Amino acid sequence: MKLYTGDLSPYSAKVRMQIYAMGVEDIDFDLPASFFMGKLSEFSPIGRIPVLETSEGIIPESEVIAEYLDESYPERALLPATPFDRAQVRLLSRIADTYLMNNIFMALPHINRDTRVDAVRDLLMGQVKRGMGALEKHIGSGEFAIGAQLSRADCTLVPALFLCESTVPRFDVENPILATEKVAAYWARIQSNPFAARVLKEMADGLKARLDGTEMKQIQAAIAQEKAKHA
Ligand SMILES: N[C@@H](CCC(=O)N[C@@H](CS)C(=O)NCC(=O)O)C(=O)O
Repeated sequence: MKLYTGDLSPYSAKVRMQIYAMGVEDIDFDLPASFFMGKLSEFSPIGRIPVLETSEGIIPESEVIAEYLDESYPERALLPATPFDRAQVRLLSRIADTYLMNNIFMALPHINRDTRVDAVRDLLMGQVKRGMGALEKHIGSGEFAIGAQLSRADCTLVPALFLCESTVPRFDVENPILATEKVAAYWARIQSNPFAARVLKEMADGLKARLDGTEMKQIQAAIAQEKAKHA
């Protein structure tokens, strides 16, 4: 199988963390130049990463891929034993996907102060704050987000909290983790988990490459190579 994934992409990082934690080793990682050329939708109609390519066809959407991996390797699945605990894991994953990451993504065009529409920034950052408030109520107080084992909730929360901490201040809004107790304590703890540390390093490297221009150079080289193939 092949996972179309990007270092900085939090939805991709979520699936990579799951793959690392499950110990699945037969999935290659790739990011085709078509993604940067706005042509990924020719391969996957949603046009977003991650996408898992299997022998039967493609699977887009991180949460759908996550379920597929758990069902494909049931003995390694990152879900707790009881239906209630499984529901809690799915709930935290949904809060991170929908109320944290999606709103931050929608706000990205408003990072630049010169072109920012304050009302849009305020609306979306208000939703992030509200989502963080819900997460504070639902998250557990132990080593992991839910229960005593690493679960898919941790795989979604680690990239989502990285995004909150690294990106929200760029909107001139305080990092919403700072207003929490349980989430802040969890965030401080989980970063030393080896699977979390691995994806956090990948994301930090991706962010550095974006900010220092290295990523843009790599994208331009990949696009030039792709165009040369079809010349
Ligand atoms: N709901 C999707 C979101 C995926 C997503 O937004 N991916 C971003 C990168 S993290 C992307 O591909 N953006 C490209 C675009 O919006 O065109 C999922 O859970 O996989």
